[in-house]
Amino acid sequence: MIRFLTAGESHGKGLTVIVDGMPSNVEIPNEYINNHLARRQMGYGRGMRMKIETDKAEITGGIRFRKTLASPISMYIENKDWENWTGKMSPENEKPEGLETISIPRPGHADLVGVTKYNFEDIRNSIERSSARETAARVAACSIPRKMLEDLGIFVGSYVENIGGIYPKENYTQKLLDNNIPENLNAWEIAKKADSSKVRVLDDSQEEAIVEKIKVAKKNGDTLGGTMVAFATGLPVGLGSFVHYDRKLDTEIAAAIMSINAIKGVEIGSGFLSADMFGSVSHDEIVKKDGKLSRKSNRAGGVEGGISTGLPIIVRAAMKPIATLMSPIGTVDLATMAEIEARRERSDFVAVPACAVIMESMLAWVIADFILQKFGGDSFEEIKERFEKYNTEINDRVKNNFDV
Ligand code: EPS
Repeated sequence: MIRFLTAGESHGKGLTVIVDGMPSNVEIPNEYINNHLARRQMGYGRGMRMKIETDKAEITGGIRFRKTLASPISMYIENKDWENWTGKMSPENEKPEGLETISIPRPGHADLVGVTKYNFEDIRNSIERSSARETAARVAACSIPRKMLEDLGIFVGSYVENIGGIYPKENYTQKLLDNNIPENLNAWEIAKKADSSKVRVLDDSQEEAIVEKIKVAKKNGDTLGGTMVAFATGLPVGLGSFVHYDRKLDTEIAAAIMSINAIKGVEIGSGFLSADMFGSVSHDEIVKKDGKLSRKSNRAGGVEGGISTGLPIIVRAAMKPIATLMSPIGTVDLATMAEIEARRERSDFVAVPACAVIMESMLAWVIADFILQKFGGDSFEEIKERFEKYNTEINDRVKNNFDV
């Protein structure tokens, strides 16, 4: 129902994004988009680039007086670093004489596969578009339907679970899966707490240990990865379907999260852990709560049979360590075919906190797409009316169908 397309290189002039398929009359304050862009830039362990950039989306089409027009929404994010790269990245000029050609690929980055596939004569051509700079455009794109979700009462948040193998004392993820979230730690509070942490974790002592470990990584010219959890609350029962593989809500969520740079694993609910459990422990008992159907736990992570259960969606993902190392590992120079150390390049040491924000964004995008499939209309008012009617009727409908 909705789609987006991004364009732009990491050190080019800027990033362009077009979002298509939004209904009219969704209120989109520019500050809302920029706030999420700023959240993506945060996190201890990022490199010098983030000191150069202050990402702001300039809306160039599709919104009038802060409301969507149902036309494609176009946005532009300037790369401030462009002024240092104009000669090296010019779209108009010939390649300047004497400009360095990169021939030493970094293991773990898209350098080697990129030049092989696209027949490039310079690894720079691979580096630029495979860079996670592109995720700035994604966050801007996803913030558009994300705002629509919030206006329907659907909220998306995230936290970092671990960096470099340092986990919190209390297992917050398990608490979410057990539906045993402390009163003072509802979804909003979790998200607020994560945002207030330097590395987006929920445990202060864990934060200190992680910062120390990042310092060690930096000192050693090394990098770290980690795991992140994104969640969504306020969903109705019935998004997605079991009728086809590509109609399943969890299929689309997994693919969207897996598409984020450096992600190597995605799981929904108890995920891989459920493979070790008895069925009696793994599944979520159906109970009656305030006269309505509910679940004792949420180990399914809000999806059964490819369909939302109405409980929070819980997605966990693993990010590998950043591939650019200041103390590099071995590679082969493609110009000489000699074995050599990989190229040193300015980069981040850790980008797990930023990645959690990107996860939220992609999760919001997928949920919004399913919301539009089920309740879609031309204007936000139409969608809201359908959404609210469905939510008030659905419980009684199930009960009435089985009335004898
Ligand atoms: C990245 C390398 C670094 C990161 C960049 C992703 O950039 P640079 O090569 O300019 O130092 O900072 O991320 C961003 C620019 C961003 O906005 O997130 C890479 O190689 O993927």
